[in-house]
Amino acid sequence: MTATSVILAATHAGVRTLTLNRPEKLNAANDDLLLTLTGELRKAESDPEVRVVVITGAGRGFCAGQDLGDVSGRGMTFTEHLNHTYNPLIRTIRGLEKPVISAVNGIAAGAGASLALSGDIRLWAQGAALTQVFSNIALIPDSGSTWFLPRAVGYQRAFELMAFAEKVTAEDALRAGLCERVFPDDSFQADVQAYAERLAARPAHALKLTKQALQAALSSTLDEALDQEAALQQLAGDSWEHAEGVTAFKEKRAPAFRRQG
Ligand code: LHQ
Repeated sequence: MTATSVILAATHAGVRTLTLNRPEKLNAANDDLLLTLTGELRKAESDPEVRVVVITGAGRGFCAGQDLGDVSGRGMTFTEHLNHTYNPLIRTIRGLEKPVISAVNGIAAGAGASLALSGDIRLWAQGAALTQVFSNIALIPDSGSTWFLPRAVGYQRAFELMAFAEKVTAEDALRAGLCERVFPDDSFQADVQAYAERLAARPAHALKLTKQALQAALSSTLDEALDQEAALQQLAGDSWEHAEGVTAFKEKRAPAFRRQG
C-alpha cells in the first residue's frame, strides 16, 4: 500500500482502491485531498495492472463535501475553486477509460454526494446516506449534482432533495436508482472488493468503449447514438477480446479476458 496523508491507495487483483483518509472530519475535502485524488485516478489510468478503480472513505463517512474549516480554497473565487479542484476530479472520473466504482461506506454530503453519484457503478453500505446539504449553507449543488441527480430521480424530486437537504437512505437510494447495490455494513469493503474483481474480469476494452458510448448517448439524439454505436462497435469487433469471447462461446468455456493487454 502507498499512502499520502489524505488518500490511501492499494491495488489487489486488478482493483485499485483509493480511500479518502480524513476520517475525523468524515473525509471532508480540502484542496490536497481533491488534487491528490485526481492525481491518483490519472496514475490508475496509465497503470496496466489496474482494471477497475474504487473510491471509498475511511471511518464512518464517505465524504462530507468541502471542509468548511479549511480556507485553502479561499484565495480563489468560488468559480476558480470549483474549476481548480472539484470539476477536474469529476471530469477525470467520467473520462477515465476504466470503470470507477463509488463505494459509499457512510454519509455523503454536499460535493461528497456529487462524488458518490459520479461513479460508473455506485455501491452503498446499508448505513450510508446522501444529502444535498448545500442549501443548509445557502449554496447551490455543485460538482455535478445538478446533472446527476435529476437524471436519476427527475427534476422535481431533485429540487426537493436540494431545497430541504433531506437525507436519502440506502434503501431509498436503491429504489430511486442512485445506487446499483447495497451491501451489509459489516462486510461492505469485502463485498465491494469481490464485486470489483468480478468487474475486473470483464473485457476491459469493451467496457471502455461502452462507457464512451453511453456518455455520448446521454447528450445525443437517437440518430447520433446509432452512428456512434456503429463506429465504436468496429473497434470492439476488431479486438482480441471479441475473438476470445466468440471462441470461448463455441468451446463452451468461460472467456479469459485478462490474459493479455
Ligand atoms: C466537517 C464537515 C465539513 C469540516 C463534518 N467540514 N468538518 C464547493 C466549493 C467551494 C466552497 C464550498 O463548497 C463546495 C461544495 C460543498 O461541498 S458545500 C457543502 C459542505 N459540506 C457541508 O456543509 C456538510 C457539513 N456537515 C454536516 O452537515 C454533517 O457533519 C453531516 C450531515 C455530513 C454528518 O453529520 P453527523 O453524522 O451528525 O456528524 P457530525 O456533524 O458530528 O460530524 C463529525 C465531525 O466531522 C465533526 O467534527 P467534531 O470535531 O465536532 O467531531 C464535524 O465538524 C466534522 N465535519 N462535515 N464539511
